[in-house]
Amino acid sequence: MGEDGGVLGRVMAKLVDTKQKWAREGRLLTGEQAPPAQRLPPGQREVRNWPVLDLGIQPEVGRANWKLEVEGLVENPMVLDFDAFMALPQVEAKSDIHCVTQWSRFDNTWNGVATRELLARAKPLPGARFVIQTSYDGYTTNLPLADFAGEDVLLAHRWEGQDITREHGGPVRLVLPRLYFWKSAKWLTKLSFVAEDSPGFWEVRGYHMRGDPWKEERYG
Ligand SMILES: Nc1nc2c(c(=O)[nH]1)N[C@H]1C(S)=C(S)[C@@H](COP(=O)(O)O)O[C@H]1N2
Ligand SMILES: [Mo]
Repeated sequence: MGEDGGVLGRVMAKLVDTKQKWAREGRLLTGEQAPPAQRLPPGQREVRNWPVLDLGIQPEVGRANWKLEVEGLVENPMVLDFDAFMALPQVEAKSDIHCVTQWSRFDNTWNGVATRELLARAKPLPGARFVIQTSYDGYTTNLPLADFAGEDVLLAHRWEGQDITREHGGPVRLVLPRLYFWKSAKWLTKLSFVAEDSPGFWEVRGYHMRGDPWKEERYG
């Protein structure tokens, strides 16, 4: 082996390292770094428009009335109004949308608050393992805390430089690019941190508890 083995070993270690880093960043899976064919999860097709999906109700929630409650297994439960929400550190992030009804929309630019910022303030207790989102239209959807805490997950109030419209869930919706879009609640008003997973509106009706588009976790 000698020197060659050593060099090869170092090269291999570097390769593995890079791949692990890519995996962590979701590279080659999502986002603008990947070529289009690799950005489209199985069974999806790209659309250029932005379809609207809801339960037939689009609640009118003005910024003046909007509130976000953070409750359950957290050290610091809180209720944020829109001003308090906007006072949190803001970020811009570009990501892809994958809807379980088989459309994907690339390169959506969002502005909002990273869920990590909220988590840093609310401080989930050790027992918290899932997050239940509740919306003004009565919609609910559940998430593993680990998915909610992803670095690309936002509580978003702008899309492509414009305030998110009522039909798309304004004033504030979740954006969680790595799961199907039904996991991103529109008109968000409550985040409940819980120990046990509990199915939301669509999950009760047969949708998957996690909903990873890359694994086609659509149903069941
Ligand atoms: N509050 C609420 N959030 C929701 C829904 C809903 O009906 N109510 N539908 C979900 C589904 S199934 C999808 S695909 C996306 C649609 O978001 P869009 O209408 O902005 O495309 O929102 C998700 N979040
Ligand atoms: Mo959906």
